[in-house]
Amino acid sequence: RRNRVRDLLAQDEQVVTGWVTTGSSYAAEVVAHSGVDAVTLDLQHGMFDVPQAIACLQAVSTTSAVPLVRCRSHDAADIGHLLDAGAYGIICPNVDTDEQAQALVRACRYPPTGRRSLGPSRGVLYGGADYPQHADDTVLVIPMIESVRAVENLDAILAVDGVDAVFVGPTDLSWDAGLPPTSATVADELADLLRHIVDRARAASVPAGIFSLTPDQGRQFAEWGYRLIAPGTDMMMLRAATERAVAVLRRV
Ligand code: 3PY
Ligand code: MG
Repeated sequence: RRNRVRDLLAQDEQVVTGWVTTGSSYAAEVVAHSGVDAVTLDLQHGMFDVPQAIACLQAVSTTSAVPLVRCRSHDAADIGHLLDAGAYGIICPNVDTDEQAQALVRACRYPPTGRRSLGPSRGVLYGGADYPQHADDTVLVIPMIESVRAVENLDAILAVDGVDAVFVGPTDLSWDAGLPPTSATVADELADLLRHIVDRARAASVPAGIFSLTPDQGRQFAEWGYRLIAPGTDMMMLRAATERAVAVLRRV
């Protein structure tokens, strides 16, 4: 099975990814049915674990949305396990150096490029019987840029063979740079950093993605050149919609 997100990014098209933090397969299924191109299951900050992630991957794979996972650690065995579970892309937090980016590529690619072990349990169910033959050209390797050190090493990270895209975590980046955590409005210093990252990525012909706290913020990032956009999490949307509903009723 082709990876539509890879195809869209190759054509410099926008990709919207849902962001699931609940670990509910039903929530993941609902998000996947909402017109998104992808659904990212967030094992780092989401309140769930691998068994729920596998159920979410099963739910997402009933739709055309591409299942992505944000892993929790750089551990190659954990990353290989998530790929075996059918993730079609790994968004890996806190990649600060080109060595770490190389290690991430090795964790996601079969020999001779990498050290991924062969045993793609659900991978073949989702990707097809020829999954082992095409996985290296299909699965997306996406290091996160979310520290000052990562920005300093950005050109080296972008130059790593096998890095398919980078994904910015503006909250951690802002915090690490000594700025306030991001809010609906982006501080000028953070905006400079975010624009710098996407400019360098575009110069290196590597697609850049970013997490946004609101859809409007996501639009702003898209105007700057970001192409893989998360417009908030499932829980942020559930809470915002509930708060709006409560506010309307309280006015009565
Ligand atoms: C960040 O903003 O730091 C993220 O990792 C987005 O979830
Ligand atoms: Mg982060």
